[in-house]
Amino acid sequence: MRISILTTLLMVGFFLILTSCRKSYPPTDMHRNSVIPKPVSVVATNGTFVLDDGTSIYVEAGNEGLMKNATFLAELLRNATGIELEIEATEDKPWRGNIFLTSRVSEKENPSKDYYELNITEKLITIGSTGAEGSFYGIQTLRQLLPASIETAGTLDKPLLLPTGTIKDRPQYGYRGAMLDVARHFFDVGTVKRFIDYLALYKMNALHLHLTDDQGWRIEIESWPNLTKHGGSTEVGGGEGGYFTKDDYKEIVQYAADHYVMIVPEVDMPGHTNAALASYPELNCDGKATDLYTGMKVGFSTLCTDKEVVYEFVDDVVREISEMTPGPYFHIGGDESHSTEQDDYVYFVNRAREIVKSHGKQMIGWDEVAHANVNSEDVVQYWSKEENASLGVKKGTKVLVSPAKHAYLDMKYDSTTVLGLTWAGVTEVDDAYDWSPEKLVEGMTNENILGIEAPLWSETVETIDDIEFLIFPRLSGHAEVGWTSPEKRSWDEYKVRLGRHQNRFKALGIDFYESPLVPWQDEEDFFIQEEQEGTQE
Ligand code: TNX
Repeated sequence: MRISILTTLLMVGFFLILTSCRKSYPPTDMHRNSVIPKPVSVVATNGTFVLDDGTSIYVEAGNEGLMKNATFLAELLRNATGIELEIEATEDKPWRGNIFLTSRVSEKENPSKDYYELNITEKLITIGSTGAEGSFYGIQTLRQLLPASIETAGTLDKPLLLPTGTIKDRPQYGYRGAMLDVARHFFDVGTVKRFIDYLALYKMNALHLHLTDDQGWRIEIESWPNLTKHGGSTEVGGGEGGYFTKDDYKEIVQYAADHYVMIVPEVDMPGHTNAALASYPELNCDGKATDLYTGMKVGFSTLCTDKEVVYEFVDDVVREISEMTPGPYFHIGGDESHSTEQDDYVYFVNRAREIVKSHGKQMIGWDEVAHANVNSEDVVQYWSKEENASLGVKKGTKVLVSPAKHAYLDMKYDSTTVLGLTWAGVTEVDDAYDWSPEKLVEGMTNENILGIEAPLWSETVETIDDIEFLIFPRLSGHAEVGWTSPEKRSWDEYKVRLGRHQNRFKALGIDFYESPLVPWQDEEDFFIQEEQEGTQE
């Protein structure tokens, strides 16, 4: 078909009008991003993508995981802008101005399920990943490239600008977790969900719930109902406690899964069991129920390790919780059993381990369990004794790294911090960041390490504000320790990025600790090259 000269002229004219109407934006530099955890590679191309009410999210047709992620992204942006981004399934690359979630990646070398590449051009945002996990992580990176104001519900009156370039990224460790102690003080489902939101923002993927301790039993067990009825009725300080019903627990598991976080349930045994011992007299050697306990001491309680009923109890508990837990792990605690003879302790852990295996789970235990018959199927959580971690490594276990003096979120920041404890020292934000898992224990290399976990014990923690104050900003640092390899990390560079997260913390309503070591900054859009601003208009 021939196109007349007139039509051609009209088309060219139309094109010129269109391009001259398009507003131009200041150039950007993606290298100036403040993404935490720090991505593996960033290549900036110094242009700008404009996200506005014309932007849609296109998803590779038939890919359910990516579709779920598209919904997450659309909700995030709707919350901030009031704009309903449409989600469309597509076979082809979409038109300009849109976002594309795809399983096509340029990386040919066996990209893991966690790998993603985020490519932003002036025309299109593409998040490529072979796994849904990677795509979700790519979305979290995109989220952190957007101004912090997107975290606040409201309407945004200006288009959102994004720097162009390519980020290719993958984590150093497969397990990047935090622990919440819901036993010393009980926290409800809503609070646990908030905690999960924070993990997701920083690409962490495991939430270990410390479900039982001397002061409270927090998970419904149908075959032993008094555990929660009586054992869940108080907490440290004598408050009313509480517990998760099975439906509550399932709701948490589902919410976590929707955010690519696995739940690791812990029932601490044979010590730290006063709440159970107070609820069922037969678990005690003298057959008498103990009193409920609301203080903060540790090491005074033990299950009676030579009674068969104790193993029936353990079997029921592990079975009922495992049935509701899709993840591969069951944590049996095993710490600070100071009232259990060492031989009895080893005997107990060996039997508990068999029970865990019989319900299809892998055992995790605090580092003392290294003294039992553990092997490559088990995980030792290193919190206190280097020799226990070494022993685990010698026996072939994997190690989950949580050194108290760096990773414990319940240590005070300094001597003036009101909340928290000090038994492992005080842990400023730099101490929480400046450590490397593979340098902690003689003979322990990355081959032996499953990942890292930052535990929050709750003896002094009662509210979501308390939680936030102790975890932020240290949690962001642990996320980076778990994700980014040590050669790419330095405190001096990290603290600048962290300082730029203050807007995000504030927009999310997070009550964080304003450490004097961090250069907190108030501005946003750091990737926009200010010196040239205005010259492009
Ligand atoms: C030690 S860490 C404990 C907990 C306490 C915590 C307080 C560990 C395995 N046991 O029982 O809550 O210290 O920081």
